[in-house]
This record gives sequence, structure tokens and C-alpha cells, in this order.
Amino acid sequence: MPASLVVYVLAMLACDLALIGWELAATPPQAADLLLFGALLAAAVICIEAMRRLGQPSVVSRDLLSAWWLPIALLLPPLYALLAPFAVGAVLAARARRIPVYRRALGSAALGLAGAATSAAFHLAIPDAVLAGPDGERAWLTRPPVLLTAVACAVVFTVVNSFTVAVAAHLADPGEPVRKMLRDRETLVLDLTGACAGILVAVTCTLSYLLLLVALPPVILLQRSLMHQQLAAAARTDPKTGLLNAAAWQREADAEVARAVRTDAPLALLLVDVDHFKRVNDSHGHLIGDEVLRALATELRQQVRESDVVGRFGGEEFTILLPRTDDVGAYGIAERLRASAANLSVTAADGRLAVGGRISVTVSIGVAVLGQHGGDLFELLAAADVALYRAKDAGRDQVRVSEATDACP
Ligand code: GH3
Ligand code: MG
Ligand code: MG
Repeated sequence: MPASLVVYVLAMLACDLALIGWELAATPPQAADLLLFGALLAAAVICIEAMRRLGQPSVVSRDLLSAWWLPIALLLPPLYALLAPFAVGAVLAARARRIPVYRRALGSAALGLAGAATSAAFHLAIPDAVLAGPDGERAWLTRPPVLLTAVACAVVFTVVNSFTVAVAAHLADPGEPVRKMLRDRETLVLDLTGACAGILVAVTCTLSYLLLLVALPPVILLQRSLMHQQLAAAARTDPKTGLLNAAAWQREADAEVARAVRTDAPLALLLVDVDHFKRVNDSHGHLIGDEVLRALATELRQQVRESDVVGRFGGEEFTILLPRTDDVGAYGIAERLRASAANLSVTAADGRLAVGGRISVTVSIGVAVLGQHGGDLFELLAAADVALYRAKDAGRDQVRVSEATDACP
């Protein structure tokens, strides 16, 4: 773990603890607040238990617990928003999937700070006298100005939480820009869903705590559908590199080839194989070998267009389908990929065995073009494979375009 990440996690925790101490001194706990806090925490724990019964696989990393954080932040003083993630985090650590302690602590601290900021902003904008309503009006949160402020505070919650977590992810992997992580569409949709659920639960709570029982089933159902969505995404992805796995790549590539044949558009296929990869494993171990594969996969994905279909074919081989690309274009792209792979380097755990403590690899690439070297995906793969072996025979670290004789009969 990078030292900057350790400092960041410790700073967040220290900030959280200092705020908890300060809030405890400023707002001693009230019985009514403790009751609502307990009810919302109990609902969060029931949600966790419901997911646990389904057997939470490791690919399911996102949850909808914000449906409970937000009411805690809006309806209670900031102290409770600071405490809640640690209480629920302890339940998660004991009952749900095990994740490294530092990640759990970071997640709780980030949620705590986001909740406290949200709570402070909401109570500043809507003073307590207004909250209670003129004669103890129960539906005070449904008054338009209050509701709009709650929505704005939900945005504050999402932004602060996403930003603190994105900074941590950036420190863990400096290759990932913070801006890109914040703009991930799936994450935004999920944050929005969590915020909407949180506001609905908050409004429900102001009417009657008993209505929490009515809110629980839909929130659990939402959480289940989120789990299915993550499972579906994981089923398409190669866990080591994050690229499409072989089956998903073939499905998407088949559809692209069929479209290119139908519209008479050019299309090319690249087969990329790491040179002498066995030596990397033999010299540095398979874990470092995996790091190299991951770095290479990220580089390949970043070097091509969003619409290009990049997959892990197996082992140290990658396939890249380039729609709307002819032979000249494909050769240019393959050369660019070859050069950028050669420039890539990964830190070696054992500096003695690598030049400057860094490991570099080269790749060989076979290129096949639709119409010239094959009429379907199978023929293109076969032609690119033969071209790849020509590149290996020619000394590796080379690009070879298939020759007409390479194509399947
Ligand atoms: P060439 O230049 O001829 O391609 O040589 P090579 O060593 O890359 O090819 P070879 O097929 O002999 O060896 C491939 C190696 O890739 C052997 C295998 O252990 C390694 N490998 C395959 N999948 C993985 C993986 O997921 N992680 C790691 N670390 N190594 C892998
Ligand atoms: Mg190979
Ligand atoms: Mg190889």
C-alpha cells in the first residue's frame, strides 16, 4: 500500500474522531434521537442480513446502505452521521464479506465525513424551530423548501463521499485519474438511486417510525437488483485484467463482424501475445507476472477507441477488434500498441533482477482484415494467429499483417 494512501486514511480517521469528540461535547445525546438512530441502524443491519442470506459474492462491492445514511444525516445531529458508518462497518466486518481493514476504515470515515457535512449543511439551512413545524406538524419534510434543501444535501452527501473515495482510489493506483472515476455512469446512477431511496426513507420516518417496516422490503429489493447487475457485469469481465473475458469478447466481436459484413464496412482484428512471458514469471513470480498483465491490459484499453472491443483471449494473449478500420489503419494501430507496450514498465518486487527495478516486456501482434483474410470471426482469428507466429519467428516485438495464404480456405 503506498505511503500516501496510509497517510490519507489516517488523516480521514483522525478528522472523524476529532469531529466525534467535538460533537459529543456540543450535543449530548437525546433519548428521542437515540431511538431514531437505533431504528435506522436496525434497518441497515436487516438489509445486510438479507443480502448475506443470498450469499454475497466477492464481485458485489456496491450496496444501497445510503438509503439509511441519508435519513440519519437529515433527521439527526451530525454526531450520529459520524458514528453510523463505524457501527454498520463493524456489523459488515463480522457478518458480511471480509475486506482489508484499511478499506473498511476508509469507507466508514468517508461516509462519516460526508454524512456530517450533509447533516451540518441541512441543519444550518433549516433551523430546528422550522423542523418541528408550528404545532408539531409531522410532514414538515414534505414542505417544498425543506424537501428541496434535503435533495441539495443528498447531492452534497454523494459528492463528498464519491470524492473522498475517488482520491483514495487514485492514491492506490495513480494511473486512474480522479475525474474519470467520478464520471463513471453506473456509479452516478447508483448514487442517484441511493439518494432517492434515502430521501423517501427520511420522509417516511418523519410520519412514523413504524413506516420503516414498510420501507424495508423495497430497499432490500433494490439492493438485490443492484447485486444482479454487478453479477451480470462480472460475468462478462476477466477478473485479472478488467477486460472482456473470452466468451463475452466473442459475443461482442461476432455482433461487430456481422454488422460490418451487413454494411460492407471495413473491420480488422489484432491478436496480441506477450513475448517470453514465461521468463517474467520465472524471474519475478506469478504475482508480478499478473501485475504486468494488468498494466498491459490497461494500456491496450487506453490506446484504442471506446468502440473497439478489447478482450483477454487467455493466458498472456489479448484480442482487439477494430470496427471501421482497414488494413493500413489496423497496421498503424498495431504498431502504436507495440511501441507503447515496449515503453511500459512495472515496478519489480526484487529490484536486483530488473533494470532500474522495473520490468519491461514486448509484444508481438498479428493483424487480419475482414474480406482480405477471412469472412467471419473464426477465419479472422485463424489468420491473425498465423500472422502472430510469423511475428514471433521474425524475432518478436513485431507486427505482421496476415498474408492471403494465411487465410482459411
Ligand atoms: P512467446 O514469446 O513464444 O509467446 O513466449 P511465452 O513465454 O510468452 O509463451 P509461453 O506460451 O511459453 O508461456 C506463456 C506463459 O504465460 C506461461 C504461463 O505460465 C503464463 N501465463 C498465462 N496466464 C497467466 C496469468 O494469468 N498470470 C501469469 N502470471 N502468467 C500467466
Ligand atoms: Mg501465448
Ligand atoms: Mg507469449
